[in-house]
Amino acid sequence: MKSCKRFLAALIAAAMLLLCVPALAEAPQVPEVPEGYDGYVVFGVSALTMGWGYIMYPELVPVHEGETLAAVTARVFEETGRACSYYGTVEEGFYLTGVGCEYTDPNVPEYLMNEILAYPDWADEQFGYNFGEWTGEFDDDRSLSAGEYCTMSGWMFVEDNIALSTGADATVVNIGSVYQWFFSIYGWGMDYGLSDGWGSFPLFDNPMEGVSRVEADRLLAELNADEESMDRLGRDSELFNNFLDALFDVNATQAEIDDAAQAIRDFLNPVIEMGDVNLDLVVNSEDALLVMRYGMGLVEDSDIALMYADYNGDGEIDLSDALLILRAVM
Ligand SMILES: [Ca+2]
Ligand SMILES: [Ca+2]
Ligand SMILES: [Ca+2]
Repeated sequence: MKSCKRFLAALIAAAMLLLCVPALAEAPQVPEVPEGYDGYVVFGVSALTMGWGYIMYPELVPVHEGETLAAVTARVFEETGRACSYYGTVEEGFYLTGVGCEYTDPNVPEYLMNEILAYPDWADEQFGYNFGEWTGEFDDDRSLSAGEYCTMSGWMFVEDNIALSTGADATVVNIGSVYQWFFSIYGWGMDYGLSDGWGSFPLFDNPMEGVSRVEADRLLAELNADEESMDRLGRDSELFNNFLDALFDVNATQAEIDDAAQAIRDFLNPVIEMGDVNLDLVVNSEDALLVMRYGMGLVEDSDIALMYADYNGDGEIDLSDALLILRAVM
């Protein structure tokens, strides 16, 4: 009975140690999947090629096993109160036509606008017809819709930065994947660097080609779901703003996007040095004192990060560790 109690006490102490050491858990933390769902996907909407960044930041959306992207899309828009229009039904013929959007002033990157403006002449000369042109026309109805600004514009989606051949109603979502709807204004996804234009459009140097925002989208969704990490990072912080700048910049390289994301992960998950038993990211006399007090039995297991306490690595936490820490900092 007694040993059972002791075991229980040790177990509780271990559990408390875990609770008391938040810096050890990988941040941002993915929240538990809500009851009745099977997992998360990341879901977002971008209008990068219009120069408007993301019109819906990537979010963690709980999904059911076997749910289609059409179903998820309709559900997300309904739940978030964002306008959304589509042809067909969620079950059949789903075709997204419009998404709530406050922007109306196009800021299309110059390289892309040059391509769009030159396209009709190029295609007319090549084939005697063309698939569309820039008109700049739109309905001021707080929705970004197919056919606006450019006669070939429309909504498309990517799964983990890959354009699928299935429609959204036939695409069963993969738990953990990143889905991004985007507004294409040229070459049916060619502006996103996703296709070669099937020979119907001239090739051009597209800075978005070969650049994936999947991991950055995931990070942004996780940050949005983890208030504590977001608070630590700060919405006005340079790190966060650099990250958004890279994500929304069509000219950003993969390295620029990845580095900006990694800087945030590094900030949220600092490397804890051996001896830093109070986890304040410096090893100093306070840590030595804490180890000393622990060695004297004056400190509870839950009040010290034990895995950083055995400074000499001999398997014991005692005064010699405290002295070594003290010597190292002096
Ligand atoms: Ca509109
Ligand atoms: Ca410390
Ligand atoms: Ca030791």
